[in-house]
Amino acid sequence: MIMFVERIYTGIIEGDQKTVEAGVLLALAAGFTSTQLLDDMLAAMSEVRRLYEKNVYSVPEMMLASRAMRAGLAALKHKRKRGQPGRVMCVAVGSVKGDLHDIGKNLVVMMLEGADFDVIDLGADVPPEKFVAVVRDQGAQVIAMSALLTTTMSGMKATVMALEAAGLRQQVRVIIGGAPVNDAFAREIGADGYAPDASRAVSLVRGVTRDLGHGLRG
Ligand code: B1M
Repeated sequence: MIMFVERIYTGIIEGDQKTVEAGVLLALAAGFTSTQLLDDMLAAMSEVRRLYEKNVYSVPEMMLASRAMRAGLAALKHKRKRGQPGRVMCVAVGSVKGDLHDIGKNLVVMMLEGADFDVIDLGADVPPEKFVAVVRDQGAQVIAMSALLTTTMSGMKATVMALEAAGLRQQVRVIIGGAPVNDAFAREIGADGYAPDASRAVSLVRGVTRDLGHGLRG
């Protein structure tokens, strides 16, 4: 039984999508819960991050690991969808205007998808108008913004202001993340919260949307 979990863990570290996907399906069939498997996948991504910080891994290895994790999350999501009716909380995620860094943002997308949220991935270099449009036209209930550059952090404040100007601020929760931002910055720009990593982005979304209505899941 433990073998399946080890397979997922090493599959992510080695960037082997097929092994991870098969490992998730076998582990679910063997009775492991989604939460156990998500924890395992997160532990593997932490190890990847450690290897990256020690210069053992470089960006290509990190991207392969991210892809393998995405495959695992897709397998998990596919299984979890069955027999779970109900409206899904919609979260729109994007890296702010001028910011092309999307690896951390992609991890946030993967974790939210794995936790069964309906995720709209707006990509990178997303201007405030596009965040506004996804709330107005697609009914996103949460905006999650990522910034990796000190020069692009201001795009987060610009987005909060654009939502206010469009009269939409009250109906959407705004959360932020990325290396140069923190809790204090979130408060300063009028966001609803800050998450230091992708797994805590999931708990933050759950926390800030608690009052948004019953029957929503994610
Ligand atoms: Co750039 N880059 N980069 N870069 N890059 C940094 C960020 C930098 C710190 C490197 C350095 O100088 N030491 C520096 C920023 C300095 C600063 O502003 N203080 C920098 C710079 C300067 C630049 C350029 C300006 C370089 C140049 O052209 N002169 C340029 C800017 C391009 C642009 O965006 N307009 C640039 C370009 C690039 C590449 C294209 C080569 C590439 C990006 C590839 C890509 O993303 N597709 C790149 C990379 C890879 C990096 C580093 C090396 C790694 C970033 C990364 O992916 N980390 C980075 C140095 C570093 O961080 N050590 C660097 C791994 C990722 C998993 O972590 O994104 O932090 P991170 O995400 C974390 C958390 O922050 C959090 O969750 C994730 C983990 O779970 N999180 C969220 C992130 N977003 C969240 C959103 C949430 C919640 C949590 O929503 C609620």
